[in-house]
Amino acid sequence: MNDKADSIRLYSAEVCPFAHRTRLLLAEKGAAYELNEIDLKNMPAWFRDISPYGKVPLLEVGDDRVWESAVINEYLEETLPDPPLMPADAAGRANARIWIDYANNYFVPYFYKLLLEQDANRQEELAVRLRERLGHMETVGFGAGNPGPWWLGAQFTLVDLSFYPFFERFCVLEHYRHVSLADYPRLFDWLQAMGQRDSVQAHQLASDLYLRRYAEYANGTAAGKTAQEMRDA
Ligand SMILES: N[C@@H](CCC(=O)N[C@@H](CS)C(=O)NCC(=O)O)C(=O)O
Repeated sequence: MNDKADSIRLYSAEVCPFAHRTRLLLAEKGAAYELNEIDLKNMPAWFRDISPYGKVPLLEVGDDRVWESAVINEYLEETLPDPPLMPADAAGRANARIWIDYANNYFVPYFYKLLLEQDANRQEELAVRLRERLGHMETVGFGAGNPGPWWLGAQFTLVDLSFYPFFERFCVLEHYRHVSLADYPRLFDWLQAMGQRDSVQAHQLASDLYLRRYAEYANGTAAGKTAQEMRDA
């Protein structure tokens, strides 16, 4: 067990893919923590007071308060180094950060934009863009240089944790926007390998729950902060 484990407090929401990243990381580290579920549709005023962006995940460890899932996960990687989830060498860590940046800035916004879009022509344009990005992930991420099974090869890393929650939710894009992962066999294999991990199995939610919870994104009525920001992204 890790030294700081007892004082870790995570504010999370079951459906949130960003918070999912951190719950998976804490499971991979074997860290005990206090989980506080926040109702995103009825966010308590006290939570808005402590969350600078008004979003989950938010992490508290002793006097430290950290937000933004990618930053939280790097913070936890530094404070709970065992087992290591980043490459040992600087170039490897740079590569990991490039993929985490790709997830956050090239992939995730298109996941949301396509889901939120109501105009059929624009949906088609966004689907083309999303498929380009999936193609990049398939051919560069899982190209000839990567023997797998993980995003960076033999080592399971924060990169796997950054992407996975959005692929667990990919059923939403398949159902509402008819984008399939069938054209991306190596990504599909990676997803199958992820599904074997204890951490993933312990936190997995059923597809029909995601379809219900993302219905307001798909029909354009989602009014939360994240939906607004992703529309504008
Ligand atoms: N970039 C942030 C995104 C976090 C985020 O968007 N969280 C959503 C839930 S999935 C949230 O709390 N949204 C508040 C709202 O929609 O009002 C991160 O990586 O942590």
